[in-house]
Amino acid sequence: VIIPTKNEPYIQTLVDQINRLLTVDHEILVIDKSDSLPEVRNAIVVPQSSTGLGNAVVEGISRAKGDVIAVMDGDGSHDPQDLAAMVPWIDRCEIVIGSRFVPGGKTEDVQSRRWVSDLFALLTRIILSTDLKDPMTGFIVARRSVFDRITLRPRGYKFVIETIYKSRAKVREHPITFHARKVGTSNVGFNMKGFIEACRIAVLLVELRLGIR
Ligand SMILES: Nc1nc2c(ncn2[C@@H]2O[C@H](COP(=O)(O)OP(=O)(O)OP(=O)(O)O)[C@@H](O)[C@H]2O)c(=O)[nH]1
Ligand SMILES: [Mg+2]
Repeated sequence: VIIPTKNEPYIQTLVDQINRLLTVDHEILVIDKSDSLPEVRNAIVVPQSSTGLGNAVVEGISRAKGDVIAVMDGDGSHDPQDLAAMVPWIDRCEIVIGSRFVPGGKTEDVQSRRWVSDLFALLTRIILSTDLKDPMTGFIVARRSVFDRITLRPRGYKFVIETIYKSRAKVREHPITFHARKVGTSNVGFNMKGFIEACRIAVLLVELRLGIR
C-alpha cells in the first residue's frame, strides 16, 4: 500500500486503520515530501527524492514488493474500509479504482470541486474515449504486472488515468465514500496552484491521446 504524503498529520491514524482492516499480507510505504520526515509506526517511511505526487507513486512502485499495489491519499479522504473491499476484486480484473460517481459511491467534496470533477470526467471522455465515471480518482488497486508493462511519466497528480490509458487494462470502478480531508491544509484549491494543476491535467490528456507522453 503506497501512501504519498506531504505534511499529513493524519498519517499515523490512517496506517493504524489499514493495518487493522486489511487482513491480507501487506506492507505500507509512506513516500514522503514533508518539510520534516514524519515518524510512522508499522509503516516504511521513504523520503521522496523526486517532486510531485505522481513521481512519489513511481518511487513507491519501484520499492514495493507485492504482486498487488494499492495507492491511496494520506489525508483520510480515502477510506481503509473501501481499500479492504477493493482488494479482493483484483482476482477478477487488473485494476480496481475507487470511484465517487458510480452507483453506491459518495463524496463529501464541496459542490465546486464536484463541478471540477465533472468537467474533467467529460474532458477525459471526449479526449480519451473512455467511459470512466471517476477518471480523476487517485485511489487504485492494481496488479503489479500492469505497472511492469507501461512507463509512467506523471504530470502532476493524475497517475491513475495515465495507468489505465497506457495499460489498456480491464478496470472495475468500485464505489467508495470520499471523505473531506480529515486534518491539515489543502494542497490544491481555487488559486493559482489549482489552476496550474488543471492546465497540467488538460495537457496530460491530450499528450496521452497523441501518444507523446
Ligand atoms: N510524496 C508526495 N505526496 C504528495 C505531494 N503532493 C500531494 N501529496 C499527497 O498526495 C495525497 C493527495 O493530495 P491532496 O493534497 O490530498 O490532494 P487533494 O485531495 O486533491 O486536495 P486536498 O485534500 O484539498 O489537499 C495526500 O496524501 C498528499 O499529502 C507530493 O508532491 N509528494
Ligand atoms: Mg486530499
